[in-house]
Amino acid sequence: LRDAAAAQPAPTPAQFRQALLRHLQYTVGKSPQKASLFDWRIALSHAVRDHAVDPWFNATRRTWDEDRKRVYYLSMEFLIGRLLEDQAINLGLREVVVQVLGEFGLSFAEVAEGEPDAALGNGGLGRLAACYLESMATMGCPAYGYGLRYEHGLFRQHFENGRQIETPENWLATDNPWDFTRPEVAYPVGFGGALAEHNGAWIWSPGSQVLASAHDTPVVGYGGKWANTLRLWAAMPSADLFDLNRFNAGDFAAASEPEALARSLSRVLYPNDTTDGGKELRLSQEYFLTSASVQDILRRYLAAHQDLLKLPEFVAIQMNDTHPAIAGPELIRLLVDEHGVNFDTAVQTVTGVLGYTNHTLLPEALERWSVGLMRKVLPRHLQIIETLDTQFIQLQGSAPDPVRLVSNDQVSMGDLAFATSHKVNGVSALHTELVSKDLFPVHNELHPGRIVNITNGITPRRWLKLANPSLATLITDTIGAGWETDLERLRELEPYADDPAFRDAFGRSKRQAKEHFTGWLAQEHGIELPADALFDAQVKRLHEYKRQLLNILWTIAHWQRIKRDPQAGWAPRVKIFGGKAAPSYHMAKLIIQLINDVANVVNNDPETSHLLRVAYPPNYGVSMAEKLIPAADLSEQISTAGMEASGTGNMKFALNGALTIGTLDGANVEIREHVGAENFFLFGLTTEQVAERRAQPGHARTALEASQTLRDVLQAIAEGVFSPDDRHRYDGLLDAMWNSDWFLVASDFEDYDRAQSEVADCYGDPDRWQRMAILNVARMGYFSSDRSIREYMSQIWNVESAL
Ligand code: 26Y
Repeated sequence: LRDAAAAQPAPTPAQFRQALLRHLQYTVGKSPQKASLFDWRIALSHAVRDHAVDPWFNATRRTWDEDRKRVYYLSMEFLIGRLLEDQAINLGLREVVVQVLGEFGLSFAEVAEGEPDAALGNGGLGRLAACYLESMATMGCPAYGYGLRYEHGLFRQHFENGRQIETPENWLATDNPWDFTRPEVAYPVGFGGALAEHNGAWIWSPGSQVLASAHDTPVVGYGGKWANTLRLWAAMPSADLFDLNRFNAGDFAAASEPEALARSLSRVLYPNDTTDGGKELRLSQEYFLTSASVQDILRRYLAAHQDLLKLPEFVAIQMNDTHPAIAGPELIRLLVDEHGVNFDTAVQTVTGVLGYTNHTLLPEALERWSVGLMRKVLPRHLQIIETLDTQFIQLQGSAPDPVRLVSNDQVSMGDLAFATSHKVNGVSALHTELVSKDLFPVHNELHPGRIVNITNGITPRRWLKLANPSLATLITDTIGAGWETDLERLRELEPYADDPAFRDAFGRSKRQAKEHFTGWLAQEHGIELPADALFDAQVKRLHEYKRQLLNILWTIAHWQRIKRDPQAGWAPRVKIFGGKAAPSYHMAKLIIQLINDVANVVNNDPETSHLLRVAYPPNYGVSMAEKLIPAADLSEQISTAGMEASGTGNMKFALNGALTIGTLDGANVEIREHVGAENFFLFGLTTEQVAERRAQPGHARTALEASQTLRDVLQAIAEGVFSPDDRHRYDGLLDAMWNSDWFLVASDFEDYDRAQSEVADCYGDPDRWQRMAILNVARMGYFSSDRSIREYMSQIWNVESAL
């Protein structure tokens, strides 16, 4: 075994070729003559994966040998995307792969395209978990990711007559070459049943049990010096639940029913990222993930230690939002009920271990479980939560209206997570401020210093080196290698912002990224776009607070203006939208339909189609983002101030040289500070002004009366210009615009319009635009997820790098 801190030397092309052919023949069972793209991909994945195993073993063994503290990142979502090229890059194998595949007349890109995305997440929170896993491995932070091995990840989206249709995603339908199955690692997870007291101790006898069975994926850091494990739990029947007698009697469906029920725990990812409607299956999934992970963590700890009170010295558990917040009660239960620890000591120990990351202030996204459901599914945990609640009330002394963990017959998972964690973090400076002041003011006073800010980050390996080879190569040619793990080095690009030759090269790299994207778009979706236009993109989950509506309403206004004065020298623009709506989110789906309806009219208007296009490729996800983001000139980050916790797409765009049009929301604030106010198109009300405006009765109507432009837009929609087949399709949306407008689309419209004119002016001066874009790239180093992870390690986890 090689030393863990030393990356292995890359294989020669001849060695790699031999390894590839060996896997093609002996793993896949094909000859090079007969192999399909699928066969090549599986063989190649195995050949690449082989190189992950030594660093993985070494890192694991060193962590044991040196008795290191480990970090456990518990998340219901890991939005990973494809792994083949990512692993090849991190293992230093990309060049040799390109060369060897070339010898067989294959391109790496076409082979890699066949891999299905691991879409085990909804959006930002899940993608953040994936970036953090990659950074922890790169930084040599001993860590495990724990999640669920959903059989079906986030649904696939397509459009029929402009409407979103969801179909099941099926990433495991074909072999998953990254998966190491660990049938020997399996834990029972109990549900329901009864509680009994015995000599002052509580005994929980679950009514049913499901087995959690481990599947591991190695996560290799950049340079191949360290690798961690992503352990995903699959649900299995705990006994042989298949009823052979019933089957033999001909009742096939009933024979499989108990088994199917057990497996349903890891069947499908919930496609919601705000409300969840108190579904029993969701609560059971959360407990299934948490219980299996906590059992695994304690088993590993007790294999090397005896004293459970020392847990915080060796174990840090990070809860990705409240979804695994049952970890507090579960750990307390195990310490008290199974290991005889005194309750208060258990609480103290557990609090020393846990950290909680908050990702949202939206009241509807803060998890609350009804006491009745809790009692039914997790009776012992409810009892522990009620005790914690009593203690929390006592802590608040004589407060007349104390904050409760349980109130109105509901358990507040945010308050529970806060009470059982030693650190609680927000995900951007503004968000953390609001978490302290608006969400947890009482907790914050009782526990000053518990709330910390860790501004989100993104991995530059996937989001620059992999996604944007033309820019990455230009950067390396200009400042040398090393920026991949030290992103602040991009600062060295600053002087080149004034170098005409570099600006030219930078412009060419953007052009290449655009051609790569448009080529894919034409081939995959039959959408043809002019690569010389301004690419103006908004890609993210559909949400009213993200205000895709503001964007499409402005697009209509822009179209109307072009039609009024076609010769006014408009810069050609392509409006690109991407993103999915939760299947039950009616208004979000209506906005999708409006975007598609507008696209249909605008793109087929011969007067304007050379100046304005609207493109909404379906099924936006990680792999589409990797092609789309490098091609963008303008990044739309236009949420109502105070509502987007951070955003991470905003970082990906800016790092790839798109300029941002945005509000003072989430991490936009810090991005603007870093890239410079003069290199950012700011508009809109501030968080404070949003609160004031919302308090003004009739603010929507007032704003509309002040904007002829916006009234013209709404009128066209009302007249059925975009829905001639159904003039009333958007009545509900228009009514909301006139009478409520909670998200302040009307209030921010005029200022958005002003900022968009500045964008157009600026784009008309290519030297100026290029200069601003280069300065954006040069100043985005702070937003590397390596920086975020370094902060988690020192401020929350108290863990050292092993490298
Ligand atoms: C409770 C359940 C329905 C639920 C499931 C998923 C609730 C929320 C979510 C996902 C939330 C999410 O993705 N939040 C985003 O997290 C990003 C990473 O911190 C932020 O950048 C982004 O602003 C925030 O919306």
